[in-house]
Amino acid sequence: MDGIVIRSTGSWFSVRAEDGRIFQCKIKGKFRIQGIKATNPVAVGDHVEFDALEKEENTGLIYKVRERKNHIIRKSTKLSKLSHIIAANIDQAFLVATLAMPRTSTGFIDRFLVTAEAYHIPARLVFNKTDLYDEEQQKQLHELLSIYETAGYPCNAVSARTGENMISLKEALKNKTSLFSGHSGVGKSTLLNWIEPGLELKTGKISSIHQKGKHITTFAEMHELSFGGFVIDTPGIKEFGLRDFVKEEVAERFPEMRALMWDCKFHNCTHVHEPGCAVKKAVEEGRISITRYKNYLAILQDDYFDKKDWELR
Ligand SMILES: Nc1nc2c(ncn2[C@@H]2O[C@H](COP(=O)(O)OP(=O)(O)O)[C@@H](O)[C@H]2O)c(=O)[nH]1
Ligand SMILES: [Mg+2]
Ligand SMILES: [Zn+2]
Repeated sequence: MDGIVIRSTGSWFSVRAEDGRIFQCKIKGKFRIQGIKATNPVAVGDHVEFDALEKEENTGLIYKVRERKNHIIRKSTKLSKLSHIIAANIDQAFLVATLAMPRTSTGFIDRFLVTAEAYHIPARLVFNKTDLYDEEQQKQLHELLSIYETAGYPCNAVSARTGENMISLKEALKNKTSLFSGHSGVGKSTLLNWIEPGLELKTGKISSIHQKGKHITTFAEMHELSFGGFVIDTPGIKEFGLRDFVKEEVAERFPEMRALMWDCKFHNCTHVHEPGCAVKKAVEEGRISITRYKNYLAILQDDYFDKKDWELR
């Protein structure tokens, strides 16, 4: 039978068969896939082939994982040669952000977008909790929408509380496999419950002392949408955090810089201090957002490039 892995707890995998039935499966023997050294050979989102077991209802054995369109990984911290595959076959990645409790910084947003570019996964932004925004935050929201839409990232400004603009978000999810990321407390689960009430996901109360919110979801999990499509809820942004690129490639992960690269005087321009830099000129003339450019510089300076944990190509 054919199916999609929707949940994994290590040794057991919940597989959704094509007819909608859910099977609890184990892996048949040991197999390695595509030469990836992973702590888990099968991940959420994987398309698998399995045999249903006769002796027990709705159980099975996975014997094959289909070739992946893409997959996102995290380096296993203890065994740095191994990666943990978080999810596979993702059509688009959403970052849920908010300007109110807990506020998402643009530095964080841009790191997410750079990572999505590195994985070649189309990214979208959702600004949630618009019902809480004061006049200043409303103004900031419009600036951010302009910045990110100009850079080429579709945005939705929504309120999971009042339902504002939620229909267009729902439309964007239809018939796709979407990854949901974002800080704990930004409203991922509340958004998904609005979109698919049957999910009944737990939502967290943010204590006033710890405004960052607390972790409730711990495993990546795939939810089926009744109107077509799947959503993968990830425990947190760290799960989307592998930086599999080298310093020289960071500018390529900013689409608006990528477009200008060939106009710089030096072919190996880092767009920091070089004369005749088309990117800096565009920043000065307001064609590239100064915020995005500053975040680019910050990423270049980030110490994660020196961390051995992150195995860089
Ligand atoms: N005012 C307001 N609160 C929201 C909104 N969306 C979520 N929340 C609240 O924010 C808190 C965290 O939401 P939750 O969905 O658990 O966040 P998650 O950690 O990203 O899944 C909960 O108390 C929600 O009720 C919204 O649009 N407006
Ligand atoms: Mg949640
Ligand atoms: Zn340049």
